[in-house]
Amino acid sequence: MQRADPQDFARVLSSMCTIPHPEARAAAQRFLATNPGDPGTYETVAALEEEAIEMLGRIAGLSDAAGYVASGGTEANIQAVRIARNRARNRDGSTDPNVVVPESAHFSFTKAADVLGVELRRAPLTDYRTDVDAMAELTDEQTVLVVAVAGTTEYGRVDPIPEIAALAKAHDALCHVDAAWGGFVLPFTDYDWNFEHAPIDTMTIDPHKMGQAVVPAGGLLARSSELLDPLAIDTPYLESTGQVTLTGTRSGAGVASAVAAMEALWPDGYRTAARTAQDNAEWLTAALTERGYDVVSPVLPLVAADIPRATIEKLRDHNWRVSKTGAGELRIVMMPHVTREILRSFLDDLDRLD
Ligand code: 0PR
Repeated sequence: MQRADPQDFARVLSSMCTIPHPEARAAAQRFLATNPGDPGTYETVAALEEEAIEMLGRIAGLSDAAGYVASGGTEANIQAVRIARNRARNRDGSTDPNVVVPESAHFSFTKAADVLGVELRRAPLTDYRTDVDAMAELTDEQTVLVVAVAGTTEYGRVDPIPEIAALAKAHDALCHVDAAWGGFVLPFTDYDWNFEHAPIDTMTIDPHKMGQAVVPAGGLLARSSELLDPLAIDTPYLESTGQVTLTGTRSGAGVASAVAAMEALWPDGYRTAARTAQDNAEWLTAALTERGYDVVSPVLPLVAADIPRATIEKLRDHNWRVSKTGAGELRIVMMPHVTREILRSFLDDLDRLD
């Protein structure tokens, strides 16, 4: 069987993975056999992980950040739910916890609820963002966590985070922000999304998406190290005495690549990438609108356009790696590898095939 070149991103339009920065690729190569899950043995990568968290904290407006480099946004989101559940259980013996998320939350929260035995309550949206009043109606004394998304998976929208954080505080629940994809773009916008803008407790921010690190490199940040305590389990035969991560052996390559990418790109490289991506999103929106398609206006560099299902299938047959939103729109994520030239050739094919 002939397989596609795994390094060929030329027609990959709906993914949140991208070509890693050359420094990230080189760093990953050097650390392929290391395990930050055993810091007593792999000291260099353990020190790099501290640097990674420090830098992620800087990007998210948090000094003295706690956290770790996870396998991805899914693990970080599961762990955020676990922190909140265990904190409530340790504090007042909570046995019937619920977590309130926006309807737009990534499906990793469904996994978290299933694995951790918490009830998931989904708040409806207005114009693709959480309706805070509706969220408030779902929140009660059993609520352990309220979630906001900063850059939704399907439409790139940013929830009203200060209001959602205030709602969480009013119920003595934690507030988690999922900036898995948006975290490396939002610093260059006017949105209130980070630890400086609101009393949020934990955040998902993934170097392996817009951060241009290699896969796997996700990020879980916490406002203080005490927030991680409810995750700690004893590790009797290791040099270190406890572990807060969900996985055991972890990717040193991911950790080293995250540091290398952020050292190379924060802030100027990420700013340039974010601006180019936003320009491309607006350019593509104009081009599609001109052709008569309905486009959801891109507040972050992600375009969703109402293109007929049959046309999307034809585009896939022509090797365009495109996927649909739940509502059926074609979704194009302006990752760094999606250039204007690629978008032009995509439009040429669209004009031919529709
Ligand atoms: N939170 C948000 C807001 C996300 O968009 C995603 C991933 C996650 C959490 C989970 O992150 P991990 O996949 O790192 O665990 N959203 C992408 C999506 O569903 C995941 C993806 C990535 C899908 C690359 C396809 C692909 O080629 O679209």
